Amino acid sequence: MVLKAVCVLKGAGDVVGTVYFQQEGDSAPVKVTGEISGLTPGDHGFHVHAFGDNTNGCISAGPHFNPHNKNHAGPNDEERHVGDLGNVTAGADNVARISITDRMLTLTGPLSIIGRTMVIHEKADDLGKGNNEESLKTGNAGGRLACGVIGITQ
Ligand SMILES: [Cu+2]
Ligand SMILES: [Zn+2]
Repeated sequence: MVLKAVCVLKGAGDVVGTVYFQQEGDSAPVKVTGEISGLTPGDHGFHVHAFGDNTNGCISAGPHFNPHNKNHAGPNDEERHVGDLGNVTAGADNVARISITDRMLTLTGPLSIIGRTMVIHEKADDLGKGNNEESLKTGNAGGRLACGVIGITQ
C-alpha cells in the first residue's frame, strides 16, 4: 500500500510552499518532494515539528519531532531528531525545489508524521555542528518563515 500525505506551508510573509510525502509501504523510506517560494537564496532549515498546532502561528508547532529524545543533527546522522531533514536550498529565483528521501520519517504507526507540522526557517540549519547548546536543539535555524500541518491525501 502506498501512503501519501501533503503539507501546504504559509506564514506571516511571502514564503509559501507545497510539500508532498510518499511511502511505498510501512518500512519503506519516505520521499519528500515539492517547492517553497519567497525564500532568500541559500540554505534554510527544514524540519518536522512535534505538534499539528498552528493556533499561534508556527510557534505553536513546538520543538522538532523527537520521540527518541536525541540531540539535533543532520538527516544523514545516526543520532538525530526524527524531524531533522536538514536544509533546503533556494536559488536566485527564491525557490527551493525539494527532493529528499528519508529513512527515519514514516507516514504510519505511532511515530507517523501525519498531524504534525513542517516548518521552513529563516536561516541555515548547522546540523548540530555549531558547538553551542542551541545547535543541539534547533541547529540555530532562526525564525519560522512558514509552516503547515501534514495531512492525508489521496
Ligand atoms: Cu524547524
Ligand atoms: Zn532537530
